[in-house]
Amino acid sequence: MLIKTPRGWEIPERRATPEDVFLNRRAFLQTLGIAGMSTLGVFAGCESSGAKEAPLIRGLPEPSATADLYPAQRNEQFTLDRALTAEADAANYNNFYEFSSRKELVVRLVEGWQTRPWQVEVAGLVHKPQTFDIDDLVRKMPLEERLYRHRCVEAWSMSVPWTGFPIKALVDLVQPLASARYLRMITFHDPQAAPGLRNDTYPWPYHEGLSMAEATHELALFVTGIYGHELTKQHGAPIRLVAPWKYGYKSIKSIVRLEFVAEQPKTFWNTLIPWEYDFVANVNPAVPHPRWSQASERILGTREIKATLPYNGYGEFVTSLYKT
Ligand SMILES: Nc1nc2c(c(=O)[nH]1)N[C@H]1C(S)=C(S)[C@@H](COP(=O)(O)O)O[C@H]1N2
Ligand SMILES: [Mo]
Repeated sequence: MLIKTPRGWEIPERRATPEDVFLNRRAFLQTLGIAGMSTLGVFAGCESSGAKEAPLIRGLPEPSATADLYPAQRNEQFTLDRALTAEADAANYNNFYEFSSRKELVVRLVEGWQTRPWQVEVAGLVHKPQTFDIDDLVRKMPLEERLYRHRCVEAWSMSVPWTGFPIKALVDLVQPLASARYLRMITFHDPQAAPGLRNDTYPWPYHEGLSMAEATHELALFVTGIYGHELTKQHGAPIRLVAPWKYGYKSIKSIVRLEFVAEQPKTFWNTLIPWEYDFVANVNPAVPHPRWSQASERILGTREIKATLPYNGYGEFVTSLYKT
């Protein structure tokens, strides 16, 4: 019998988001009074690339004490096989469930949220546990720009110039103990500021993890900027992970706490739907999601479909991590 697995981009959004989320979402949005906003045309222009005039980019925080560090020098080692995504396309289509499970709404819902002052606490199995003010930390780190592909597990992708620093630079500064085998990362949790956090069907705060070998790999970045300026709020200001060989859900946004731990930590999506989202989450076109194929991807802001590559095209860098 032939069973057709729908291709990722054929999946209506209702099936590319967790079922329970979709079902709760309507009622939830209604309580916020924003259901149906998108039909009012507020978001007209989303996903339109190739506009002649540079569109206004929403979601930029007030210039911070480290705003002078952008744009940073580009590291030319990382090249793309495709065009960069138009900034407005990336800025208006965001997975950030703390604000909304509707990607088009996030850019508006982050408007009143303050991302300074901001601290990042480093704790657990580490010689130098400490709490950094974000700007003190960023000034100590070697910032550079890298062009990376980003592949969401929902089968859309983008290509973005991130500015950030290798996680390894921070690891070297705080010096984990030999017993530390994983890095656990946690997102802010302020239900006053972020309406999605009031939906308690999720295991908040958002939390993720990497093995120490993954975290200290040269590709793994803590990102503080995008498109040559400070990170916008919808992309996870003031600091987020980017691990481009993994599905996007690993790349946790707006981090407030880092913990060095001995055991593999639980993660947000794996806790919620373990049969769909695993810990490792390396991009793999050969293994379909239980509800759709992962063989190809829709390029954000275009009508293009491309074959998805193993490790999202970063195999030459990362396969050595997974040799047994
Ligand atoms: N805290 C937090 N981090 C998160 C998410 C989220 O909902 N909350 N979504 C993830 C998913 S599924 C993706 S695809 C990327 C999206 O990043 P972008 O909005 O910058 O494109 O963020 C990831 N990091
Ligand atoms: Mo994603």
